[in-house]
Amino acid sequence: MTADDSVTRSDSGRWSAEGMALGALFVLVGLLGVAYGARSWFPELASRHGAGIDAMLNYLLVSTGGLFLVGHLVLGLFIWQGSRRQRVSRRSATPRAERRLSVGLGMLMALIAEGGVLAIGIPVWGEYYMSDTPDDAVVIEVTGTQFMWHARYPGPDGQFGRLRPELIDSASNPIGLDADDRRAADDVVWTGEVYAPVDRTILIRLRSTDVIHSFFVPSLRVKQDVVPGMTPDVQFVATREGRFDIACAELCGLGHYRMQGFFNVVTDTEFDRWLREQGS
Ligand SMILES: [Cu+2]
Repeated sequence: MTADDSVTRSDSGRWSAEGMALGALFVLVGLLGVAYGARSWFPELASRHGAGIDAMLNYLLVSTGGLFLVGHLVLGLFIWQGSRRQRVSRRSATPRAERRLSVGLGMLMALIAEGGVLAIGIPVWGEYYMSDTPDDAVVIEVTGTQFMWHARYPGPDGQFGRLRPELIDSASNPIGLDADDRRAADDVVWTGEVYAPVDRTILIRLRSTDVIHSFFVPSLRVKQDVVPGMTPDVQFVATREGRFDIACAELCGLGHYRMQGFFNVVTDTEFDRWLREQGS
């Protein structure tokens, strides 16, 4: 059998072994690609709202993966059908029908992928940014500086002391705490580590003293840009004790790669003890 024979056989309208094998290979690669992407690659979840974020990302992966597969199957079918013709002698659709189909299918795909993301994501957004703060919430101010995270707790008076940028000294006063303010006397400032209790609402108020940073704790599914001059709040409940990485997810300078910290989730008792020890 020569190469010409297989071409002739294709022209006769029957599926060639090569064509079927190639088609099966494409489908297999697509399916394996989606299965590989769908495996669990997130760090183990440690927050309540994080389940919603995982569901949203999984939905996005499965829906766009499915659309990707369907698109390629249809494309393969059209190519296969076209290849069986001796020559293309006419358009299959009018330009108007082509336009309608393109726009319609594009909108349908966006609706499937983005609609689902919005349906799953908006309640998570609400819990994260807009829910009421319970009275027993722990409020922690986290300040990003090049290239370190600093956590501040208000101390027994429950009030944060005044900050003055002109007092910032990277070694002795990294966030510019004003010692003349009596509310500042009991504030606890801790560099590189955040301590917070498990199963209690944690409100993180973010600040930056220099450039844009992004507070990122992958295990807690928390990520928020920190822009100088703004103090965005994020609120969440940690559901598991542990020591989790804090990263900076915004390229913030030459030392960006080493802007690492740790977010320690501990029991209520341990947290109170730790805070008392820092204050004494
Ligand atoms: Cu940074």
